[in-house]
Amino acid sequence: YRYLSYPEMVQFLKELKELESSATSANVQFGSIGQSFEGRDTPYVKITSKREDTPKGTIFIDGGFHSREWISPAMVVEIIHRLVFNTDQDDDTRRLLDMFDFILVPIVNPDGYVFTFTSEYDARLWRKSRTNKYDPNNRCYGVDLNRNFGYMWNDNPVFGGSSDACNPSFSGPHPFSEPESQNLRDLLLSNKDALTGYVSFHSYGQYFLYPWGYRDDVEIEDEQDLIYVASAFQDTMLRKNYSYLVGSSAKSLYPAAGGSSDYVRGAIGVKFAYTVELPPKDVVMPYGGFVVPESEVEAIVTDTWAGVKALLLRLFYYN
Ligand code: 0X9
Ligand code: ZN
Repeated sequence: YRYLSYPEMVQFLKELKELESSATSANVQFGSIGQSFEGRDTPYVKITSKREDTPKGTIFIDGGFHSREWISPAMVVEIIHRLVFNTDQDDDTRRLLDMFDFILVPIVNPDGYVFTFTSEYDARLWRKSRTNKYDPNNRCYGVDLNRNFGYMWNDNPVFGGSSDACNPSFSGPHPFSEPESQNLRDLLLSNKDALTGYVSFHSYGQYFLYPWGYRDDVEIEDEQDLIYVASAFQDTMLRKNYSYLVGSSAKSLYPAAGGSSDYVRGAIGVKFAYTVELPPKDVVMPYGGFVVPESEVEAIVTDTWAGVKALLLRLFYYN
């Protein structure tokens, strides 16, 4: 396995579109949801079944909010690949494609992702976007896109978000101040009525999180349903020796407002909205958990795909 750069990722998606006609049971639509601050397109893919064209719920999957979490775009690309090319060999994949339509956005934050591939000092561990208009001294870049969504934005600024443009979790001057979060919001909104599930991939720590993230003293309705569906993922992953913690974002990890899954649940009204922290579970030296060696990626994304399939099958039957 090799991590794809941003241009390689765009190329992969274009080729996917061209290969679509041959021998798969998937229809592929490919486009851009808009441009980033530095003017890069943000590709998305819509995958539907060629065999079953009855109306279905849509599963929305994204990744690459935080630049350094390379395993996240890799995971979304794996899912795209499996949905398009594995339907003929794998019964579960084919069933999934007959149950749901899929919208996938592998890199929500193209500028940040590109920056992590440069040789600038500390670039590999960059988290935010690359906007450079909020620091009066013009030295600090970027907004934490997972603090910039407009549900209870900055409701709990003490924990997890910051109004300082130099902070790694800077939430922006106002909700949806950034083109990247606007682009994703608009794609979500234009599919509002069809959305059945939302999964946003991050790393790391092996958490499978549901709302709320903005405070740890508010309960979510239907918590048992969210847990039951998530446990299909958890059980499958445990059988493959990855132990995941299932819980609310704020209580299990930390409170932080402006995250995408809070918005999808709270503002769009999608009941099953999750944020997943992929492996590793613990800090790995010397770079922390964000730098997963290429030699480990294939096993992780293959195993995780099994968990995602179990999750979505349960979601379908349970919903
Ligand atoms: O802080 C985040 O945005 C996510 N963790 S990460 O290490 N990938 O940056 C967690 C988002 C889940 N939401 C909350 N904890 N509120
Ligand atoms: Zn993240």
